Amino acid sequence: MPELIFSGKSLVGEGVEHLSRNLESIKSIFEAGDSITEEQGRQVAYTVSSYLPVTEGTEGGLYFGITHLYPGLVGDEYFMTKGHFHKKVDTAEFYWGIEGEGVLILMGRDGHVWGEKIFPGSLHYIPGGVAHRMANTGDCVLSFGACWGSDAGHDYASIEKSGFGARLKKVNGEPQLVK
Ligand code: PAN
Ligand code: ZN
Repeated sequence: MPELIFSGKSLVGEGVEHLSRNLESIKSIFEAGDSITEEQGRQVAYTVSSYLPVTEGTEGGLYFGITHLYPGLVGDEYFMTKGHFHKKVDTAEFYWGIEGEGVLILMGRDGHVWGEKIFPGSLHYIPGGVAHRMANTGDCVLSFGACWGSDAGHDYASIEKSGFGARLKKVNGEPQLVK
């Protein structure tokens, strides 16, 4: 068995994959994405460390990931993850808060959008058929864990095409979902 260490905040060990997304690579998700300069574009928005012990698509297996999402704004919109439905749309997922604060933005298949506050110790069950994206509303890094099925897959294309039905913006200093 590989040796894996999950310290509570980071995941290291044999087989752990690390992915980093800078602002340039996700700028199309922001309303004011075109305002991102070349220099800002090089800034890391989030990293994901994941342990994917079985081949993608395997039924009955599980994946485990930790995301570190940095604080910041693009215009009045908080830094956020790309967001996705699962390709096998009815597969669920757990998220849980480790460090920092934010809002988990959820969207049903009917386009209805709602948010759940995430903070250290909060637990979030994302039902099948619900698109999910995280926004960092704090001043520090937001770290959260995720556990999903190895047969779930990621459908980013639907979100790239149509986005979420609402955006999480800083309005009078407070996070607010704006349609
Ligand atoms: C998470 C996400 C991770 C990064 O592990 O993949 O937080 O977000 P995006 O994938 O939307 O860029 C998860 O939801 N897995 O299914
Ligand atoms: Zn997911």
